Amino acid sequence: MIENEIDAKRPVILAGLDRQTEDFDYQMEELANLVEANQMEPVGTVTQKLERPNPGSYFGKGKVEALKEAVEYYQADMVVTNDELSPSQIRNLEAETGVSIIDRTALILDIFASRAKTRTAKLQVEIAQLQYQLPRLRTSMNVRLDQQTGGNGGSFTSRGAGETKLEMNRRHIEHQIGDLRKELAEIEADDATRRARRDKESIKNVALIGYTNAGKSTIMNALVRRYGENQDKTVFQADMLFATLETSVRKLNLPDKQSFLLSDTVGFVSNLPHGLVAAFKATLAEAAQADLLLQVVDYSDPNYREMMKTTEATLKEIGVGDIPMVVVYNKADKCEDVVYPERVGDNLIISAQDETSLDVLVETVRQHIFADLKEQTILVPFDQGQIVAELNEQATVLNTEYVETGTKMQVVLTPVQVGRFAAYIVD
Ligand SMILES: Nc1nc2c(ncn2[C@@H]2O[C@H](COP(=O)(O)OP(=O)(O)OP(=O)(O)O)[C@@H](O)[C@H]2O)c(=O)[nH]1
Ligand SMILES: [Mg+2]
Repeated sequence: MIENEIDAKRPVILAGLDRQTEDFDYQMEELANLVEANQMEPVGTVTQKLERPNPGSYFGKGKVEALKEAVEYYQADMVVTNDELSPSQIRNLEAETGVSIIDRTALILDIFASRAKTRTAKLQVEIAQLQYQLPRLRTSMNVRLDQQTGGNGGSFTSRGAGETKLEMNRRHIEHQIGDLRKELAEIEADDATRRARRDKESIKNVALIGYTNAGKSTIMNALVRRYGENQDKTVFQADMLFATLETSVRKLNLPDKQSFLLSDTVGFVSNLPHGLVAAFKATLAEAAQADLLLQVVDYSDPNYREMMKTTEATLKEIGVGDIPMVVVYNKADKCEDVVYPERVGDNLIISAQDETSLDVLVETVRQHIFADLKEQTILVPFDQGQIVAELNEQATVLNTEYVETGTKMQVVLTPVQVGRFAAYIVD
């Protein structure tokens, strides 16, 4: 019995303004998924066809009444709105319905907070949460957010008594944000140093990006198991929204000795809160500086086109511009009548669970990032064995023979390597 009670998910009503845009149904479906991702259960939906939210109560008067009835009928104890709410809208809706009201932004922040594991992710989420709180501080609240799931629901609330307390809270939060930003900046400086060092080594960087739950981490892991410098260094993958909150970078060594770095990044969702996008900008720096983007798409999801639009809009928001991109239509095994692996122009239809698909994926990546490779003949005098060792280590050596004047090698070099070994090139 007790177990049942613990397992029971909080019943939640979804509320949304239907502005008659074509993606409204998708938005509401996504909201339901987000609610489920936060261990709650959507039990009903109330929508209103309205161009603009009512400034005082989000919905119009009659609809607020309908919302109240839905709450009672379904015995819901929370309402989640699809749009961001002002403090007074929250206050009024709570007074009318008698239950907690949270908006989409608060919900996403809450999910991120419960998923964040590393220091960086925690800092980023905490900053975004505090920023969300700041304009919403109130002197009195009848919200019982401490009853929310996840144990961190109280984080976007604040109880004060009177103006002075409010001002104190505000200053306290501003201080907190400052401190957290400082700590984050120190970590980011380290990351930037590491990236700069890698750039000098001229190793190519490929980033997996895309909508949450598309299969980015699954692809990363499949490739790490095959080619990873350390094959045990897999990342967390799971059937849930926002499984990944951290960028992970792995070095992959292909059998012909060409290497590249693959990064797995945080997934996107539509209307990702601005504060969160800003906070995660640094995490996404790997994507912003990649030589090639692999946009992973869940091809089996009926909403995949909207998800691609969301991804492209988010990339724009984080300032990822002119990077070549291959769209990887993944999960083809879940689609009916779809042949895979298949190339469609520059893009691919694959399944991350299929070995042949992974071959095609790697070949495509190789063609993109190693397009500027050149085959060269090199002659290294016998007294410079370290050059031979270096070539064996870093380049694709097609053939080696020993001639009178030294070691003669047929190698495939990057433009940078052509510069470095110029003295030995005999073509
Ligand atoms: N059937 C099938 N399932 C897949 C495929 N690729 C991934 N999955 C499953 O989809 C779910 C999500 O995969 P992840 O790799 O964690 O997705 P992600 O894109 O990293 O998601 P976030 O980290 O949340 O952004 C997991 O349950 C995977 O096992 C595929 O090609 N076919
Ligand atoms: Mg992931």
